[in-house]
Amino acid sequence: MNVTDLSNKVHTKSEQVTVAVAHAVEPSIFTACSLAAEKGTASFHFIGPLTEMTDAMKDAAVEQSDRFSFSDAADEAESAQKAVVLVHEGQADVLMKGMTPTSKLLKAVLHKEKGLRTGRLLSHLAGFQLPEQDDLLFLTDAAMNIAPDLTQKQGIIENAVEALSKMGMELPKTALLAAVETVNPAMPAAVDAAVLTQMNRRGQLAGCLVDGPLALDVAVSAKAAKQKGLETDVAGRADLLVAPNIETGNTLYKSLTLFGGATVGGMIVGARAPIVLTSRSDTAESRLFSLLMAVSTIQK
Ligand code: COD
Repeated sequence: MNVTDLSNKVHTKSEQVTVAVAHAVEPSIFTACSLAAEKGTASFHFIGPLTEMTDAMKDAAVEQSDRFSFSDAADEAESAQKAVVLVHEGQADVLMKGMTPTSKLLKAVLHKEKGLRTGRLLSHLAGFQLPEQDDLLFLTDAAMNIAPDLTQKQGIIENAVEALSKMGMELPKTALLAAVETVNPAMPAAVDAAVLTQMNRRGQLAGCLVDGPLALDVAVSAKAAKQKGLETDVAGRADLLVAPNIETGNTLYKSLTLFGGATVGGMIVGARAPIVLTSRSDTAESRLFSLLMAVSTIQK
């Protein structure tokens, strides 16, 4: 699956999608949303201090559009709360992080009465478009769950698999990252990976092909997998990488963008609605990719 597939899926839908953008005070947000609005991806409701949003839109040289509307909010926390409430009340279909810090947005999302909880675990899914690679590579969880236990890892994989299926990818080849391929009892990540692999074989973790523990090279390089004698359905050709903790996930995410030249998209899955979770330093291209990921998971 590549970005063109995602774009085709999103743009052949006839439904009108509205995105609530929390704290839209940065020009690249308007650049991305304006491009998306022109393509018909979605309409946008921007929440934040009105004068700062107007200035950001001017700096991006973006014109007012009939696909744009605005609500005033005093600060990051109020922007996050108001955007979450719009989605909670069904006035918007997707929540998008603007310049609110991730933890402030997630706290509003997790609010017991006015948030976007479903009773399920919420988790982060990132997509990477790497230079000279047609297919997208996905990674979970680089940004929400800090030190997931075995049950939470199962939830994280189920969330990612469900989102990928909605994007059009069936049976993602899912690699559980560790430092080794043998099950070393002294390495909890390797032990969890072995258990999750067995759960997949027994049908307790469905919709994907799971293998682990796998070191990163064996997960994504056919040459490394062959050299280490690991010939499985997943080794060397993973679609989805599962990190054992947020530090591994976040460092890999940043390595792929900083050293690997990847364009990244990010979203939170498992909530009542998809949540576009970009970094505050993300480019307009990256924000557009995240939007495509999120909108493509909406099934009305
Ligand atoms: N899914 C569903 N419910 C959750 C989740 C989750 N992943 N996490 C917490 N909850 C629920 C809990 O069950 C509880 O009812 C309530 O939310 C509060 O739980 P706490 O006290 O553990 O959570 P918070 O509010 O202190 O923190 C939740 C965060 C998501 C903010 C926290 O886990 C966090 O800071 N994660 C890392 C975010 C981050 O800094 N990322 C960095 C890279 S962008």
